[in-house]
Amino acid sequence: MLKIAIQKSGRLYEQSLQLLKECGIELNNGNRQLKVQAFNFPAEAYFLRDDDIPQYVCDGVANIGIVGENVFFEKSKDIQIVRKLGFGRCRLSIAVPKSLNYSGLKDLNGLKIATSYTVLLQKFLNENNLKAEIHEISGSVEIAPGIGLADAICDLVSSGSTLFTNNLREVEVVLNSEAALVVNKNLDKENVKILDNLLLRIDAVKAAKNYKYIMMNAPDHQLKNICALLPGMKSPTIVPLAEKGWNSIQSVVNENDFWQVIEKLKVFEAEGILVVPIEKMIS
Ligand code: PRT
Ligand code: ZN
Repeated sequence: MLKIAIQKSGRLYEQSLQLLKECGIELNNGNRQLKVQAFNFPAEAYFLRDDDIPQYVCDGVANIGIVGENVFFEKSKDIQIVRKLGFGRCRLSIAVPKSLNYSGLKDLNGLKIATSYTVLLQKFLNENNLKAEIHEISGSVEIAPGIGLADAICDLVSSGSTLFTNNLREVEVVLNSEAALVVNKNLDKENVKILDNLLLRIDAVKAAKNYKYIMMNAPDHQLKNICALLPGMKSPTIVPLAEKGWNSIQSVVNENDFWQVIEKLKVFEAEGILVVPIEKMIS
């Protein structure tokens, strides 16, 4: 039985459950219990505060967990990240009052910086040979300069609107972060197998999000060009149409290259191009 630690409420809760759901693992946590067993996969979920997840995974109370990289690095427990999950994106940044004249890193020297991320901030200061005073606070870091508690802050930023409404300006990025799957280093054989199965599913879900299935008709003399453009998972499927000299081509295309590929397909005389989302993609 694989024990999975998930944030019990907060920014990672919904998307962690959604990811597991897309992996075919249903957890009905309607009553917000501490522990819920999946009914169609050998796993149970523990719902915990995100800050506690690295410790629980390290101690083996949970075997794996979903937590922000910011928390993983701040807690620096002896556990490992096996997958980045692509949600919960944010950055840990240093911000100063808009009125402060900031021209570069050296201006951080001598400042008092409020943060909940003392480990990561200290590491950043050391790496840049800076000397600043770290003032640890656990919540509402953004109000610290306004009430005279600190000169600057180091906190998580996503849209930037919290900084904006508090008259702060982001000046340095300490860490870019997203949700990650963390794993205890001493899993038993049975759990290694279950984890491998889970990773296969996660990879299939992630790959599917990055690719689209594409179908089109094209004349014989353009097949070579189109096959070179659309290598697919192995090679494209080509089926002759009833009309002589024409073919139906099916392949997959990466979301990032999508519009460039479409433009070229038009040049290569492709017609009736259909693009559909992929639900799972297993290589
Ligand atoms: O109760 P528990 O301890 O479990 O939750 P928590 O309150 O500590 O964490 P929570 O739910 O706020 O965040 C969980 C994780 O989500 C974090 O550890 C990050 O990995 C990730 N994440 C992504 C964020 C943000 N984006 C984010 N914007 N965590 C916090 N914020 C906060 C930030 O601290 C600041 O107060 O949102 C505000 C800034 O947001 P913007 O959009 O105004 O820039
Ligand atoms: Zn927390």
